[in-house]
Amino acid sequence: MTLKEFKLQLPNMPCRIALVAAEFNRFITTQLLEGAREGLVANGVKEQDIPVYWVPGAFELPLAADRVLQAGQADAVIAMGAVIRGETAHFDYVAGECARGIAEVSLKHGKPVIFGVLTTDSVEQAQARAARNKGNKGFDCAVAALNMLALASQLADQGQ
Ligand code: INI
Repeated sequence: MTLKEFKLQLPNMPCRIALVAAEFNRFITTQLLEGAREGLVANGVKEQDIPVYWVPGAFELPLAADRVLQAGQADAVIAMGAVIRGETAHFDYVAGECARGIAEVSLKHGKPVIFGVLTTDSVEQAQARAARNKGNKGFDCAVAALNMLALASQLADQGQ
């Protein structure tokens, strides 16, 4: 089945998708959050099924995603942050641990935890990937989350 066919299934799939966003570089992450919300709503997810949680920085995203899934609050999580190399001496630690933690939480729960964390060299690059009209990483993450849920549902139907 192609990605396009997955997308066609989306409006019929009831699901709850949590948005977890970092306060750090909030001028970027609010735009990612809005992009993700837009992508979900455009594909049939109801506003009340999109809970939002804030954490201090990208480093805290994995723990929050873990807690949200542990509490049964969502079928999937979209974790969003912006780690900008020019702004931090410990870029590699924050970005690396965040990515590692998100992958770990996703596998631990067997649920999609989508990596919506921008890791850029400059503020300008981050802004370009958080633009409201085009190329918004949050919007792309919404589509990725829904495609992963559609895939899980297809595999479950096949008894896998
Ligand atoms: N957190 C970010 O989300 N982005 C950054 O660029 C960043 N910088 O520059 O350091 C950042 N640091 C905070 C970090 O994520 C934690 O919140 C903090 O270290 C407390 O654990």
